Amino acid sequence: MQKFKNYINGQWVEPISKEYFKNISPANTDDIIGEFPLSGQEDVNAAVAAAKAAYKSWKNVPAPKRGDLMRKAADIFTRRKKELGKIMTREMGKPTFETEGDVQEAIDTAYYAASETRRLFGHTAPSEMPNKMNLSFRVPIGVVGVITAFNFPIAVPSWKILPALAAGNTVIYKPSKDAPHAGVVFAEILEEAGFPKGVFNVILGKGNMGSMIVEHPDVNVIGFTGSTEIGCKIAEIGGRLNKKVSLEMGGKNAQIIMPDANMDLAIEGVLWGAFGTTGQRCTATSRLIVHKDCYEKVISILAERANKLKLGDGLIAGNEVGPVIHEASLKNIEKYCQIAKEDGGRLICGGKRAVEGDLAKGYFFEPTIFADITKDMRLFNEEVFGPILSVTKAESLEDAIELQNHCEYGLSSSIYTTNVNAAFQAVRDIEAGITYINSPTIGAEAHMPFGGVKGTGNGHREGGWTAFDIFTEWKTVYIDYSDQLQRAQIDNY
Ligand code: UN1
Repeated sequence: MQKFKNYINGQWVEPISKEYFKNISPANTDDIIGEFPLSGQEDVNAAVAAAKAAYKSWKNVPAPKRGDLMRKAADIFTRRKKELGKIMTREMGKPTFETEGDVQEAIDTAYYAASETRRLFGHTAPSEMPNKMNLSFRVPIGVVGVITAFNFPIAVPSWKILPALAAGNTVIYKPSKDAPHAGVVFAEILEEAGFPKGVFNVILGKGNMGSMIVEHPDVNVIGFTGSTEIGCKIAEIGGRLNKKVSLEMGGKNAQIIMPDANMDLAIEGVLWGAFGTTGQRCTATSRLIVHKDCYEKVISILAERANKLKLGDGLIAGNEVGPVIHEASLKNIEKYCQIAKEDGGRLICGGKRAVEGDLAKGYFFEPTIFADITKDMRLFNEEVFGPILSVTKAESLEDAIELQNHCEYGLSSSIYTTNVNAAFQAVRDIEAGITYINSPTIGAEAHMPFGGVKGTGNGHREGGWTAFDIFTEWKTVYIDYSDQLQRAQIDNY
């Protein structure tokens, strides 16, 4: 069986403990992918020390030169796209057309980050005083700890790692325990691209290893994607230790359908939003809010279409929906089906594990839809992270927007309508970091700000130029060429 290693200071090394954990494929639990390091405090210390040492010279490499390496990495991601897609599908389940899209998002991010290295613009402003110049520019911060989830094993870490490196920071990356192989390939690619030793480090593990990174005194910034529960703990620790923390947490994203919408498009959109990635996206459509004038019609078409989705091993072409990540996730989805029934939801399709034929070998759950879910029910409010959609009736556009906002999270949102006034009203009134008009809640592009309001985040935005706000600080410089002491606020007034 293949034994994987950590990547620390440009070397592939065993964990100090020599202990490993096995990772299996969620589509076939007999398929053991390999053994991965169970890293501990000493491994974390070694990786942080390497990153701290490398920072001294990396921060002074001209940014466009850092960009050259970033472009090489993009080329290698492109070359390995199909192979990496298969690796990711095998370990986390979503079909290869999706995992290849995941890699594409990293390619886009790498080229974008490379271009930003020639455009890390600062500001100049006139001074209050004569013969004086004021300017300000971005500077890197130090060592960045990156902790991510299994569902986008390449794209989501790339949103953090690549801008952080482009800006001149060094990085320690802990991939999800459920998608460690993709993390290894990430390191292989940056190694081949020629990033100097210590600039990028990957340590694999599970349990409290993430908190060792967060608590380490030499880690200055934390970029986290995962559950709200863990994210809030990281924020607490970050507050205590005065670290910069960027959090990307839960979502309970809604799509609204108005009666004037292109109905086929709206149904196609919700199926992709709700069941793409088996519903395991922070941007997944987990709530559908339908205007009363088209409510029953939408429900009947939706159930028929959801029943036709082809479940199966994502490595086999033609399959549309893969397994969920593990047994605990299956049990959680079963629990929410039970809760939805008890609360008075109307099951219109799915509702149980899929066990026909080869599906019995993996963690498959039927695409599930509950209608008649009202805003006080748990399924309306709680993130499940699986293929389960609730449908709620709205009386009007205003009611639909209010229902959409009745949520502790605020990541993504969508409205299907052909009425331009309704669309702009929704853009103005929906409380979410992202609003789509006539497309589903999923599908963010690498060069635009990504993140959410309310319980989804803590004010940062990944993606695009805004990612650089996370991974840089501002240096302000005053240059006085008057050859005399000019006392600000005193001599000039
Ligand atoms: C996530 O689910 O953590 O917009 C990220 C999307 C993808 C990214 C999802 N491009 O759905």
